Amino acid sequence: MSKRKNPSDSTNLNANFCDFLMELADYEKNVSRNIHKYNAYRKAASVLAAHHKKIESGDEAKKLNGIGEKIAKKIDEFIHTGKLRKLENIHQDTDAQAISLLTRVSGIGPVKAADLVRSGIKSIEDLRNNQKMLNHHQLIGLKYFEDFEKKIPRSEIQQIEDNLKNSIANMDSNFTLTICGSYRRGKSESGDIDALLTHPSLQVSDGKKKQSENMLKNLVDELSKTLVTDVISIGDTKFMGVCRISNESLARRLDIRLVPHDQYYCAVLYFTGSDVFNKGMRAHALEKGFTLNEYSLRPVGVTGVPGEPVPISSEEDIFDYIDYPYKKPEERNL
Ligand code: 8DG
Ligand code: CA
Ligand code: CA
Repeated sequence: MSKRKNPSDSTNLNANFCDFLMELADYEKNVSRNIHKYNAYRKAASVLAAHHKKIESGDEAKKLNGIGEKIAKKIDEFIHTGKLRKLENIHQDTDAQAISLLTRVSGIGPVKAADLVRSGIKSIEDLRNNQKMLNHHQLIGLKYFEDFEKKIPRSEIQQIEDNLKNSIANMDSNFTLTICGSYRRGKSESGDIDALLTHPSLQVSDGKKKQSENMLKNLVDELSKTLVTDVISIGDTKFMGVCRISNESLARRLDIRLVPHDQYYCAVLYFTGSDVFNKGMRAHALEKGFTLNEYSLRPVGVTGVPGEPVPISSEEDIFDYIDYPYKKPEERNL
């Protein structure tokens, strides 16, 4: 996955608060490994980012859904002092800083980063001098560290999309490809490229999964002649790798998932995100007696056991089933 980004943008009146909340969120994820706090900070940042007015006090913030006592206090501290002691302390902690830095390398997660720091490896230069400690994915992450840190302009993703669609159509005109993620949500730049691919011959309900066996590998072989420069990993359903539109352009992270036709729209919805939007929608689905994930939407019976997936032929269908007002992808930037 690409590293999580800040939900602050030009229309965000509470961008200052969002910035420190997202920094705290990253600290909880990468250094403390406290996923609950990570989620709580991100939820708070997302609620503040969507709020129509600039927050003037912790008490005012606390009225918003997702902001409790502790975060309200931090907002007050920030309003009164212009900074946060907790963040100041984190900035002073060189090991915490090193862990955060190393997790920016694609393939290095919080556990590996902590391992490396314990072994005295604390910088990108240290990594370059100790490549034996890295696996294939991490080596690619290191090789393209500077490129992967840079956002991908929308126009470049459009070119990559055209290129992918042409290659795919040349192989089989029945493929459908959708680039999801922040690109589909209309963002002007993205961290990586999340492509979903399906084919009518792939249906879970028919047990025809076998047909996918070489589909993705053949496609990646074809793409490797032009667009794809490195393979991080490839299986029957998921490719992770690197692409480059021309010799002059930067290397970009590209993921392609091959999804059965009858699960396509749940996958498109899930991989369009944002993940905060997904969480809200899944919670709503549960209230309506459904369980929603990247594969399917299933009714949950009184015993709590999910039933058979309901048939779905568009994203709108999913919203309809759970009685959730339809949101266009551009409206899902929570
Ligand atoms: P970006 O790449 O521009 O930074 O943003 P993004 O496209 O929204 O984020 P992403 O990390 O590439 O994830 C793509 C979508 O996958 C995301 O919008 C929603 C979905 N998703 C979740 N949870 C998670 C998760 O934990 N990891 C990843 N990689 N994706 C997730 O709902
Ligand atoms: Ca991604
Ligand atoms: Ca993405």
